[in-house]
Amino acid sequence: MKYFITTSIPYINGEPHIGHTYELLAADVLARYARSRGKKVILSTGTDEHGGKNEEKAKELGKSVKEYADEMSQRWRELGPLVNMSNDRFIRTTDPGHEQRAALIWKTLSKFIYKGKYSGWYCTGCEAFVTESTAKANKGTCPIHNRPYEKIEEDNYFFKLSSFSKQISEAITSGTFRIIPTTRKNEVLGILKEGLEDISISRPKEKISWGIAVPDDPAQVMYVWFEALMNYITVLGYPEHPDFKEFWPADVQVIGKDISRFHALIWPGMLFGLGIALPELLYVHGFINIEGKKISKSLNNVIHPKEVIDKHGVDAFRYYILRHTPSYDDGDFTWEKFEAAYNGELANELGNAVSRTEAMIIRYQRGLIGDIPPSEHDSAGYHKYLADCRFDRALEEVWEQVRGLNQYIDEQKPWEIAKSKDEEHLRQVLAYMCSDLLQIAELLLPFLPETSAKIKDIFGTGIIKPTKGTLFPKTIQQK
Ligand code: ME8
Repeated sequence: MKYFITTSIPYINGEPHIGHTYELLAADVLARYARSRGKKVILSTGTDEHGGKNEEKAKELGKSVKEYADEMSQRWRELGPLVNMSNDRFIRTTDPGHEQRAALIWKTLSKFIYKGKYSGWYCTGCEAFVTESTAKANKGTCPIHNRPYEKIEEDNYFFKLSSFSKQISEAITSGTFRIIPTTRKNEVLGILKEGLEDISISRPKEKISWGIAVPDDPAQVMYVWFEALMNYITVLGYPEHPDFKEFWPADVQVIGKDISRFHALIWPGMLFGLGIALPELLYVHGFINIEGKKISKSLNNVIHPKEVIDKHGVDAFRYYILRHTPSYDDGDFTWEKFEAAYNGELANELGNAVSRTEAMIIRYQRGLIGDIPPSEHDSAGYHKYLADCRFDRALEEVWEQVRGLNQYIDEQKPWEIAKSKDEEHLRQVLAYMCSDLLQIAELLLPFLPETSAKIKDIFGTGIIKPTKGTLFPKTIQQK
């Protein structure tokens, strides 16, 4: 069974921050989970390098766009390994393969493309055409980027998105194209109710030079969003590569809440135009804030994930991001909350369950575990939550089990059984504890791969393999 999962591809005009890791980690959990269930997986990510926004930034720094793009794309590429993301592919929209295939896709869509005049507004920050009514409502200034909309009047190519309104609507309401959470799905259906308009899909080369040329019209370049969305199939070698034939449609596409319109409306329109299937599921996550505020350079509150990972390890970072960011809503990072989770949940709850069990088996049975019974815990809830991308809840389920195990140890008091010399009973209790921990390790595999491997390593062979140090040492001061 195949499984294809994608993240959005970030612009390269800024530095990666904590917020960007949510998407990488969410997709990584699903990919690791699918692999652990025997699926053949492709997890893809990459960088979105064309358009005015990236061009503008390169100019500001006095660099050629190509040089700037190479440098920044590399920085983004390093974000994956830093958070232990197991992506199989990394696509750049400046890869020749993407550029060539994008031209081919344009040609394939040509019966839905026509030339017209665009007269309206554009925000380079959003890389988006803005309607008259939106520009008016925002008093001529983009509220996200705090810069005035540019008035443009130019010859553009248009894509007949309007002709796909009904098909897109049907795909969403029938569930063939699933969007979660429901609030996001309803937002999209709200837009569809009004009907879709045709969209502009090119810019004059004299205004934006950094883009993929429109086939047979060197005076125009493709609109960056139109071309960037194509990465999801060019990365598989659309149209002829066996990977495309095997892996498309995507099983899950993971994106942030600010770009759902592009992925839930324009992208499906393009796919209908190409005559290929829509993805099975679009998972729309929220934003991570810092101390309740939007992450922004101007607020000077940017935290790079490396700061957290260097101090506390990658699994502690993954844990906080995935458990303490609501999967269907916005989340918040503060050092205080992070430290509370680290000390309370990782060190005291999970770390203790592991170290107590390990220490007692070494002490009472010279490290010999004996036969480990299969675990009796019902993990149906965990699997259901993962199917719905509820990472926060899936981890909560695992922690219920961790807490349950600590409670079991406190109630059974193996140290007292040891005093009573009932060796068989002691062996059973300790073996049960190991069995529970091995199941916990299995459930943690997609989330905390290093911790999961360590637990399996300690208990997995029937004889304790002592750990060096503890799983989550208390490097953080308790308040
Ligand atoms: O939109 N918390 O790129 P981008 C969580 N190039 N997620 C966040 C976030 C935060 N604070 N800030 C940003 C683009 N994101 C396009 C995508 S796909 C064909 C093209 C998420 O660099 C954001 O929602 O602006 C998006 O999913 C991703 O980071 C890249 O954003």
